[in-house]
Amino acid sequence: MSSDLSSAPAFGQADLSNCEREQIHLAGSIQPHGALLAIRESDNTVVQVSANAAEFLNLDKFPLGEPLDALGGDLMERIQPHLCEPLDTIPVALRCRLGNPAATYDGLLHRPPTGGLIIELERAHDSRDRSEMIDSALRRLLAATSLRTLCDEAATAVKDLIGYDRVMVYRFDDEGHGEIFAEQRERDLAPLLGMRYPASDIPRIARRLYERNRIRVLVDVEYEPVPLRPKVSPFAGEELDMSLCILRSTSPIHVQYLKNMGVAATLVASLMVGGKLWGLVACHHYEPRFVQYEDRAMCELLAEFIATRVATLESHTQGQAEIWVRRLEQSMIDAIARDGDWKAALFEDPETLLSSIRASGAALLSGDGIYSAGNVPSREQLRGIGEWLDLQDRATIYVTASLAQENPALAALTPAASGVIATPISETPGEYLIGFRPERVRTVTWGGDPNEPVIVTKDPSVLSPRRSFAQWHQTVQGSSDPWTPADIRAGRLIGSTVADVVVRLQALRASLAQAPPATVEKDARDWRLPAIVADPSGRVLLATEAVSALLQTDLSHLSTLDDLALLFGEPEAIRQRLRDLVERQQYWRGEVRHGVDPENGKLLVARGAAIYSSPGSARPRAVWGYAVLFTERADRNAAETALADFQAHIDRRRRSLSTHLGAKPDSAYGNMLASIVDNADSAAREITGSVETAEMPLLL
Ligand code: BLA
Repeated sequence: MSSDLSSAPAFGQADLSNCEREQIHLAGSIQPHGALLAIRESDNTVVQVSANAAEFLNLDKFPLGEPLDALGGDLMERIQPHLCEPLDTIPVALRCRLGNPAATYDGLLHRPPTGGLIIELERAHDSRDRSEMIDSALRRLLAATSLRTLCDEAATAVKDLIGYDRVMVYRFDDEGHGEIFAEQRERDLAPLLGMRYPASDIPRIARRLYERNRIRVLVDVEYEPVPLRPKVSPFAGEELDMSLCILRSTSPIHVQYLKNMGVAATLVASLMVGGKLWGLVACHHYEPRFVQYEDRAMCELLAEFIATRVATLESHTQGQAEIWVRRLEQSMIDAIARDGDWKAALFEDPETLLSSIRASGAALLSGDGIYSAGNVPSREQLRGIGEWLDLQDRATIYVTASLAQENPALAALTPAASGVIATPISETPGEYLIGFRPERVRTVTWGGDPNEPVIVTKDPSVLSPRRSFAQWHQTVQGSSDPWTPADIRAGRLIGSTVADVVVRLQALRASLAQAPPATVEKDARDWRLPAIVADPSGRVLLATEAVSALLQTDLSHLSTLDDLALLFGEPEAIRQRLRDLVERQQYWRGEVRHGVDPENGKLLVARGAAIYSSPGSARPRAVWGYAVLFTERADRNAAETALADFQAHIDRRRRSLSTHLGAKPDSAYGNMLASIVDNADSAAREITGSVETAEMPLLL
């Protein structure tokens, strides 16, 4: 597919070469079930308007060029209180009366980046009270302990709420392909559950838009778009940026796609997890269907709630892996203190080791031998993989589901080891911890041929999405089940634990134990390891340059390990752990925040361990001293990001809704929203809770 990168096609002008970049936010037209007004704020004049405005709003004349308060009704009065707000993320909802005779409208107010104030108006409808239904849906969503049940419940809840013929939870994989992961449909419809659709069905530009605009409605695929007058926005001399407009016309390519599918109307809400578009709740109706603002707002909130639950479940899995890895760390450390054999300790509980990354085999390649568990290639083949890994980018983790595709020379390993996840455990070539997965030949059912996403009609400039959505079976060979982000996180965690703790700590111990404390200082100060070394009484012997750089502090005056605690948040707790280290040789592994500001300080993992003199020394196995190592903790829990995003979003949404509800604060509808928000808040707290649970074993 050749394309000129400089020319993004205008809305509706996309062809086969550039449909990925169609400017869908510059639609220049709206769907006819509403009207749009663009206002110049300096004098409250209507400067751009949808061509249907006079008729739709019962106005005496076309409002272009008119002052807003000349339109009759109370619109000006209703928007006035919001003009001091930025209005640039979530449109504010309001209810107003307009026209002659006056009618009631639901309005949405926002400021697009191109300037001006946009008001979109739809006919108002009163919502039915469905608080009981919402409450029971929320209870079921909260009770779901697997992603599958959660998504099934989600589809049911949305279908109960807005009643489309088909409600699907559409989930994206790492490559952007999608799968219908859950579905509720009217009985006479053929199921789409389990069907996959290629990434090209939803262009990247659209996905980015859906991260900001969390709900879209297409009322009738047969609609006649209503143009904006004038076409070009008078503010910037550009087309109006309609990213946040609910009335925005849908891309004609997508409309054709839906027609080809036989669908008449859609509502789609974004599922944002950890700041990324994780999936969609996609609803199809086979007749035109309009959903009023309040119900859309509830759907959007419900989608937000579902996404938080997804994050909670995912972080729970991560939490479990973290707890296990920390136990593993402790047992490796104990093994080092006991007989030095941390490698055996790593493989002491092979089932948990394998299940933490969902692998069928694992191997440790190190200078002094190969250790393994489960189903792994031969020793010779393992060394071959090690050599191949040495040639790859030295990233913290190497992952493939198809080793043969990456390196045809290793094709013989396909049956047992198509999938490989590997982390270097030291800087020495050939030293890796590797997990394996067998080949899984499987049939993927696509909803249409993924190789032919578009059809070129007789006129080659006319593009049509494919017509056939008939099942298309693909046999996938030569690859394992893909490694999920959770598998990769667990793999990285185990790898870094082995590398940071065992190998580095072991190396540090080995080199220190050779020399009497007094001679250590000058050799070790410029080590690359961020470490602080103390003598048996806790007096600091040295702090390496690397630790000063990491903590951005001059540590030359640090005299005892006790003083170290003052550099971090919650110094009392840290001081206690350091005392336990010095008085009882108790290993310490904990997360610390560097700096006085506990919210924003740098998050580090600290590890403190006793060092024993070497077996051959004058006083074998006596305490030589202590070492405290620091490493940066880059990927805090993904759930924390989700939580922060969620709270920010809920906050803005709450504000937007409260203005709309202003006229009827005690309505059942208001209670219903409050119930969603409360439940969502507790779900959010649960996320942080699960992080704390993961830390528990350390604090005990
Ligand atoms: C948008 N395509 C979409 C959307 C979905 C799909 C869900 C988002 C619609 C929204 O949020 O409102 C695809 N819809 C599906 C799939 C199912 C479904 C897979 O119901 C399965 C049941 N589409 C194509 C091709 C192009 C294309 C080949 O198939 C062009 C290269 C374009 N799809 C396209 C565009 C949009 C889109 C431009 C954006 C529509 C818009 O928001 O205006």
